[in-house]
Amino acid sequence: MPSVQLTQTAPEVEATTAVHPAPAVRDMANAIRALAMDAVQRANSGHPGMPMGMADVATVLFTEFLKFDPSDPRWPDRDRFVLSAGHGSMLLYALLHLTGYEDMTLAELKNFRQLGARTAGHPEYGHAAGIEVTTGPLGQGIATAVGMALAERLLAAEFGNGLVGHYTYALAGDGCLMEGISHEAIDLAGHLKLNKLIVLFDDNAISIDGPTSLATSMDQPARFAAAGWSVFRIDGHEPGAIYDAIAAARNSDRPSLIACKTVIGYGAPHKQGTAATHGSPLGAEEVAAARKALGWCPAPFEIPADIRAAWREAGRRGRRAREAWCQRLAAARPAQRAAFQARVAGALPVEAAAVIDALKRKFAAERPTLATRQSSQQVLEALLPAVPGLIGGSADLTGSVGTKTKAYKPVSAADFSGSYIHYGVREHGMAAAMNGLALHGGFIPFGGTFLAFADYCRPAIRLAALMGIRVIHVMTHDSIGLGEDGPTHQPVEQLASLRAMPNLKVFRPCDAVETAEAWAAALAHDSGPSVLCLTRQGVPTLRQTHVAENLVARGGYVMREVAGVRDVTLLATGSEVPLAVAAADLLAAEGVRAAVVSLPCWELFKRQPAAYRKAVLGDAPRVGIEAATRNDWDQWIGPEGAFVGMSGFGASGPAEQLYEHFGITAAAVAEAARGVIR
Ligand SMILES: Cc1ncc(C[n+]2csc(CCOP(=O)(O)OP(=O)(O)O)c2C)c(N)n1
Repeated sequence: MPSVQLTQTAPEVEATTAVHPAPAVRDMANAIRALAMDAVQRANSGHPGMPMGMADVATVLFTEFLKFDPSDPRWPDRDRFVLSAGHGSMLLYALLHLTGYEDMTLAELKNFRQLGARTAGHPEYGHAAGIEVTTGPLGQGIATAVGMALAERLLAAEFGNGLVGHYTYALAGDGCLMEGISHEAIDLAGHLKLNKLIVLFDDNAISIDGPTSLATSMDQPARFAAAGWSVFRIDGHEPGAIYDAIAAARNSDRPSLIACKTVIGYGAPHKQGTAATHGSPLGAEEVAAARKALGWCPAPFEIPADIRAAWREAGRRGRRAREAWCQRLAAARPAQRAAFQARVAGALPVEAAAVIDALKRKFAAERPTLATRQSSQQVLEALLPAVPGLIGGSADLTGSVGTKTKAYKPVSAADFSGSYIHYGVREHGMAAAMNGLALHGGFIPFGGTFLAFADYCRPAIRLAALMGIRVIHVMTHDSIGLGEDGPTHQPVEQLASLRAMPNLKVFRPCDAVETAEAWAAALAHDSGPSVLCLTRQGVPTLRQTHVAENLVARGGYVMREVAGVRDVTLLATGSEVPLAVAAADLLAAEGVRAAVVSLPCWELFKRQPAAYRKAVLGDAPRVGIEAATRNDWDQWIGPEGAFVGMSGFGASGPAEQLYEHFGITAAAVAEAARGVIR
């Protein structure tokens, strides 16, 4: 019987001649087990079961296959390792420590889960070198890994295999695979034949509540096979089988799942194989018993010199590969080298600013009445040639959201030279894949869907915000203004809920000029995600005089000032700014001086100096106007202010009738203004 069983549906892939790893695998794996037990015990909190169960798999991967160099953790052509089952963070921390990542000291392991330590409860991107992505919300890691693997294929198609040729490994548990996002992710990866993606499934059949049989009957390997993956089933404690499976997976022409049958908490004699090891310290007695059972004598946090040396040696394995890669980069044509370096650095080409400026001039001069989703498409038409790292896509709403331009070519399994991804009807998977593209480096991903479906993307957007990575969501049909599709598709609370998320920039531009400025501001925001909320319906160009400054980057500004002292200030965003302007005209006819303020990005406005904000908001009473729920509007309009907007769900009907029906009209705004004027 071969040590690796291919399922019947899996393609025959040739395994490399098995050079089985040194017999020390079990000892090296026990070092991981011991560190995991000890750190969780010391913190009196954490998850020892997964690291103990997957220690053998991780040891074979890190000592035999993973291409990495702790002396240069960000080396662009390193393999990516994604710990999708983020609760098992001690597995990753132990590996980083043992292989010689400088910042993952023993002191950090001893400080596991303590405030300020690099060793957070779940791996956090940026806390320590070698953590490729923040994980913990189950399923996000595997879906992000799909984006990373896609990035590798795209960049390889552009710059060649000499500069780009690495694998993405994701370690996922039952929980990750039960999550719905895993379906979207594996379907996309299988369709695109991302053959350098390898998922190591911790097939221990245990989750928090107990055996997974309580909640699932899924044949996971069969599911992956149905999505077009190569599938292997192995004993996850058998080093030879692990080695053979990974070697075979690397030669597959499609993504691979290796289902590793493991025992959760392997080595803890009374608790292994049970949910008791999942998320609690084993207890001093059981730790002692596990040490005995594993034949592991050293004191807590102590690693015998020979085992430490073997791990360090594993950490040095990648150095030669990196040096060879550096030589290839040095030997590349100067233009190619510079282009590659600029791309992985994420630098925005200087030309982008000129492109935006020219568009602003054009829009101000031509004054089109355009839906902002269409203005956005025009911005993209112009930006794409100037910003080669832009990679677009949509969750099956390409024609509606304007994310595809003439120059874009779709990406397919047969051709990765394109720059547009048909993500399919998979908003959540798209948002996570976009995170992976951004984290991998070389790309500024943007993807489109309707704003009402932001909720389908939210967990991935939240992680992007937490990690501080640049991804741009184009979310159109941003209010009842979308009309006949009705309340299922009309966002009302999404603006408020997105604005509640830290480090997310929510833009709601009011016309073509503001849309160009919003794109510029989103591209410049390289430490977090942005959402561009765009209209389905046409809006007039209000910004008719060109100014070089990006006013949207201020977050809010005076769109129209009054002569003399203001009687009232009308504050609005997006498609409601024209209503504010119309209301100001109505009021002017009565001798009421109403200023109009556009507030396209609250997060940026909040960052302006207090004096600027005060000058924009003014001292006069205020009215806020937005075809959405009121929520945090009070911070701008104050306790005496009025709000014209939505207080419940929308309805199905033509847009103009809906605005009338819900009382969001210039007349209603003027009436509200009269009510607040002292
Ligand atoms: C989205 C999400 N839901 C719930 C949780 C809480 N949670 C953490 S681990 C876990 C069970 C995971 O089971 P499994 O992947 O089998 O891990 P193992 O028990 O093998 O360590 C749950 C429900 C979470 N982290 N993320």
